[in-house]
Amino acid sequence: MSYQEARERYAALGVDTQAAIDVLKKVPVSLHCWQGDDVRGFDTDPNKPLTGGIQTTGNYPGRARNPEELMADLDLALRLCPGTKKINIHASYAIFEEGEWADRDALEPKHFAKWVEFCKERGLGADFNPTFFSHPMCDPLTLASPNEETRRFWINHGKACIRISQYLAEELGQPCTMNIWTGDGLKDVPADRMGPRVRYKESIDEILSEPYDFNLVKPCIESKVFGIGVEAYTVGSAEFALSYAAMNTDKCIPLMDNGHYHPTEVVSDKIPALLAFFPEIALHVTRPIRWDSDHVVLFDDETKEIAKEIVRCGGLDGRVNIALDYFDASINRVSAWVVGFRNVEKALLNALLIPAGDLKDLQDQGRFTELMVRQEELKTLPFGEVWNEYCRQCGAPEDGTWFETIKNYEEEVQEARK
Ligand code: RNT
Ligand code: ZN
Repeated sequence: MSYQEARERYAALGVDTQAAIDVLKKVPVSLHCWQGDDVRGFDTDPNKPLTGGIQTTGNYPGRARNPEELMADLDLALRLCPGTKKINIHASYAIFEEGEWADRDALEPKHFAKWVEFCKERGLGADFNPTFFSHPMCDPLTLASPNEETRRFWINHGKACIRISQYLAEELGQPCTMNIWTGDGLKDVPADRMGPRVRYKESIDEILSEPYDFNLVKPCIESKVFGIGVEAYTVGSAEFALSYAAMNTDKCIPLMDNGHYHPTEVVSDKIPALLAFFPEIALHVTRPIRWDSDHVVLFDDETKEIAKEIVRCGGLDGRVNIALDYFDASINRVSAWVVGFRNVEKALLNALLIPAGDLKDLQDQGRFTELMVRQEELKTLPFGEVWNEYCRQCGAPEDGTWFETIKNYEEEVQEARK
């Protein structure tokens, strides 16, 4: 089947494939830098353990070991992905001059100047994250610590990150989503569940007292259900994070990571619930297998469902900030980036090709038999042809044509990293 024929099949259902392609071309999706080096960063010993309840598993050869390698890998990933991209940077990816170093509480915009240069040269926006993990000042708590010196250090880190986010947004002329996530929690049954939460709340209050333009910097609070080693209690639980965002709509927005809920809960269902109240929300798109395992995003049912909700709730008009968040060290890391990013784009295109108005009418008219038939029949439409057309129009490779590039890069560049 040709694209022309596919287009006619969709047109028969009242769907304009070119209009869908045109909308998707402009939707920013944020690619996380941390898939390239297993969340190690550049500001501390790269061989220290990853803390905060998260874990990368696998030891596939060829991970990026410095800014040059990470940027080269990112470049290849970006080239193989269609659409509008942002880069999502963690504070631990600060780039210092020779002989220079600053601890997390003393990070400055200049430590991200090389990232700004990288983004400017490629016309990318940037998002940012304070790094409240994998650092000697985790005791192991950070913003919720009972130790005032620890808590102060991490508050200062958060404030530094607000200033860096403002800098990134101003330099790149695009809003910067700044996500606050800590792995603060306890392995076993707490004696005090409220104290750490009150301290966490006060810490975020202090961080957000740092001046910033809320049109440019979008601080987010990311919730979580549990992490490895912190199974019994998470300070930044769903209720905590959502309540914080709900009480501070002039300062921050909620962030949902679809790896951070109980297994029968789905973020797709939570998107319209939040959009009924919040003008703007943010997402970390990932793939949990039984737990927050951060597997590469696939073109699977829940990813499609998340995209459908983003599209039909008007999320593409700037109300939903979309970012990827996973880290797989068991396969080629550049390929992991590309597969996940392309799948988010695929899911969004798939959602844009649904005759949403007609289906909604069927639901509102109580015609559920027909609704089921129509929804099921959409699944066998020639979506792949429209996807490949989208890739062509974006100057990105079609399915079936890019893996050789990864293989060659692995052989020529990544295998030499020993
Ligand atoms: C961890 C959170 C958090 C991190 C990144 C690296 O469970 O999802 O978003 O993955 O900040
Ligand atoms: Zn996340």
